[in-house]
Amino acid sequence: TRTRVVVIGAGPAGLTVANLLRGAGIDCVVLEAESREFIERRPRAGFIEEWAVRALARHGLADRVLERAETQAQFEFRFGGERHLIRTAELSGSRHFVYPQPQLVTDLVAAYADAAGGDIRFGVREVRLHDVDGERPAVSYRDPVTGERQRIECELIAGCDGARGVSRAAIPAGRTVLTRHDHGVAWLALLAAAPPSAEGVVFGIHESGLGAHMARSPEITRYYLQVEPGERAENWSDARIWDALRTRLAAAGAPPPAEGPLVEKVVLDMHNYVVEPMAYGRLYLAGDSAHLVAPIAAKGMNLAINDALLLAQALIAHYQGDGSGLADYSQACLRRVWQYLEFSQWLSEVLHGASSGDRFRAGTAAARLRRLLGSRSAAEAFAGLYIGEEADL
Ligand code: FAS
Repeated sequence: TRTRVVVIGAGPAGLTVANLLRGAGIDCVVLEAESREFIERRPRAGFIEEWAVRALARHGLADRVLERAETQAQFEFRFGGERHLIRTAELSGSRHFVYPQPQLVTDLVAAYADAAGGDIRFGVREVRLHDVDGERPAVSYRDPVTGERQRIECELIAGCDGARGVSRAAIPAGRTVLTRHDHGVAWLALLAAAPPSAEGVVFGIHESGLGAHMARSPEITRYYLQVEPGERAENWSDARIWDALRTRLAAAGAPPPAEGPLVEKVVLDMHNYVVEPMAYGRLYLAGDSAHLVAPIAAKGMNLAINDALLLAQALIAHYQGDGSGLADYSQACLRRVWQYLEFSQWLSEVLHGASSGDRFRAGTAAARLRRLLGSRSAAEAFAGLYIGEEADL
């Protein structure tokens, strides 16, 4: 078969690109390795920044978010047994929308496949990219039912297949630079079937390590516990987990974490990478396929949406005869990627300095907190990046 654009991957990036292309009448096919049921359930990100919700809403893709999502106007630091509220909405004028990624994926698949009758193929196997820098680009895959190899001739390819996809590998060595940064910590990511025990997000900064609480719904709460890099989830019994959360989130006047069954325990290595440029020949990367931002500042999904909005805009302009968007695409994405990486690194130092065992890092982390809590202008600058409004510099 033939189409204009093949989108590889049906995550937030790929589905946003596909919906905007469909809306502009540009023919595309989405190829997804997993089943629809699987991607609509996979627990991942939890916050969408207000600028991203407004952008999706402009394309009619945010009805359910706007109808259902709670918004968060503040969060809490806890350290030295004290609670410190940061009123992000008042400081930045914007809010976080609490909306689990699987729900956004469900909305975006429904908009593309059901409402707009878009072509999306689930469960594809062994996806391969062909002639990416030539005259006859194509993407082939093995059909999950017949086992036959199917080939789709196209003009452009959107590589939206995440951190373990195949698109990035289709770029010949030496054509891109991969930059990695490791925060030197790991987080034990937990989902508890328990009600939240605080308003929204709490970062508990403690010399034994960070403990974080993120209200997700009346029944589910996300917790994170800083652990040693390479730590294994099975070394953390439920009792040990709740004990560490109680210690690290303790503060005067704050109730202890409400306990409940732990339905997810996974160790996330807090590392980042960026691929530059995010384009090669007819292939354009968007989202985690081009950059991985450790979930310290809840930026990964928001960056994926930003890339996808820029790529769709550039592709639509291209088909209207203006190729400048595609030419500038990578640079335009990387501005926000580097701002969010810098912010994540800054926040990581604030959260992990006290437990680093390094007096310089502990001292500078404490100084950042004092500045943040003591200066209105420092708090406004922080809130602008935390909520993502000031990130295209
Ligand atoms: P995705 O990985 O979401 O989507 C890629 C899609 O491509 C997947 O559906 C995959 O099945 C498919 N695919 C892969 N290989 C393929 C192939 N060869 N052929 C066809 N399809 C293929 N971000 C935040 O902002 N906040 C958080 O709290 C947060 N928590 C996270 C927790 C975990 C455990 C993980 C793993 C990630 C978390 N992230 C978080 C980051 C995450 O949300 C990503 O940033 C986001 O999913 C990026 O979206 P996409 O780029 O669309 O990639």
